Amino acid sequence: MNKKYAVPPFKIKMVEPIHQISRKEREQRLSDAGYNQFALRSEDVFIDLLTDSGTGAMSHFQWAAMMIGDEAYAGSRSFFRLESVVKSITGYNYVMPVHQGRGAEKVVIPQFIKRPGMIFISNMHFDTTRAHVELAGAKAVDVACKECLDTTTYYPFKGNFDLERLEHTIKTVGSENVAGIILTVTNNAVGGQPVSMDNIRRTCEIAKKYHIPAIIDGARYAENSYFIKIREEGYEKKTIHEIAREMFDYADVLLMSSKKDGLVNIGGLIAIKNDTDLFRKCQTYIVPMEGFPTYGGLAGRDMDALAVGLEEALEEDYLEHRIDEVRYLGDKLREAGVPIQYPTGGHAVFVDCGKMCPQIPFDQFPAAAVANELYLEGGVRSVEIGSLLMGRDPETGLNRQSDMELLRLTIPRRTYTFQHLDFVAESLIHVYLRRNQIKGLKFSYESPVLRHFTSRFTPMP
Ligand code: P61
Repeated sequence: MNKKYAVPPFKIKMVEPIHQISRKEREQRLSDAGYNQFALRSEDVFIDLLTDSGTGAMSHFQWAAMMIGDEAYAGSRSFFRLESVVKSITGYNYVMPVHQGRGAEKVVIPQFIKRPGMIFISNMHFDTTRAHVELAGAKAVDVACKECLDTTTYYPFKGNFDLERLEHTIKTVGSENVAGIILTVTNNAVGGQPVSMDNIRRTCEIAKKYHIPAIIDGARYAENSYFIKIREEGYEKKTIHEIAREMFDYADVLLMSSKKDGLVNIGGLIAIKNDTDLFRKCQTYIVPMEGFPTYGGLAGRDMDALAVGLEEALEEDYLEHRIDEVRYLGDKLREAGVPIQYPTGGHAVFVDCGKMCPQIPFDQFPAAAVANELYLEGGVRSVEIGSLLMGRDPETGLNRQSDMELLRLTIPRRTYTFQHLDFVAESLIHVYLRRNQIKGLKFSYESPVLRHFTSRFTPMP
């Protein structure tokens, strides 16, 4: 048998029917939604590739674990099961659950800010991280490697830090003004692209040299670890556990949206290696923000599902199929000439809409316009990762121009089959064939924070 793409290492035990509404209905629904994919009702979506966050399928082991959830307010057995799994994966001493990734950001990020005017440096802040940095009064600076901007050329680790720019930025602002270095693995905004172990190690060495905390934003750390195994010399024989552990050994803190590589519908984590003072501060802060430190906004059953999901996400056959699904969709699109971020990353195929629709200016949001066309074409929902998501500069109030205008086709874990992906590819290829006629969008309402969620648009005439 041709095993060009890995066969799913699971079978389907429960199904959720999906249904495609007519083109005429889709036109109406999109107009009702103010041409914003986030405002669509999921029942009006046929294949939902908006996000891989909390949208995957749980295993029967996870569902079984939920039945033994301990709902005690304090000191729940579920917490101790989760804590023990997180400690065994990370080697860190302190673990706190939170309701999702941004809960971790909200609790931890302000603890690093000692005075006004401090900055965080990242390979690329994802938008909630950037929002929490800015809400806490600091500035977010991105130093992604330049290879990620060239979507057509193969480079194995497009998620990497540009180490020269990292060190140059620290020297320019003064190390005492750098609140933290945030390693986003995989690097979501540039295409779910992995960061190499070599780059992680060097980044953390720089952090140590200047006494700056190294914080892993590990929403997709398992996918990143798998890429290290298959693409980085010296790691092919290591287990995913060993690779992940090495990565955590270099850093000081883990913030995680567990809705991705925790394989759960809701949940997040804070883990701290050995900074007791930081742990105490977070412990104090988490109570009014998220909940008592042994539940942090989660039900006991959620913590049990997460304890099992974290282990499953490190299984190699699961990861092989996961990464292959994304590659499969990417290959189909590339064969038809659709410009995508190449090679494909861990959780999504990113279509380069700046290349696809050069007629649309950045502040008319080319990728959001293509997302709307794709919905009209097949009822497929996707998401813009570009200048709309970047928002405005808090100092000047001007639209920030993203380096790339990407449309993300995000694949939920263990959810869709190769046939679903065929349908997505065919729909997008149809849109691609009429790309010259696609028009941009303008705001009819623009919301002030994380504007892509709730703004409304009208198509340009
Ligand atoms: C996503 F449209 N990501 O990619 P939370 N770090 C990283 C993330 O990818 C991430 C969070 C922290 C989402 C969900 C999402 O504007 C949007 O559990 C690398 O979502 O709080 C989330 O984790 C935050 C989609 C978030 C968006 C914000 O689809």
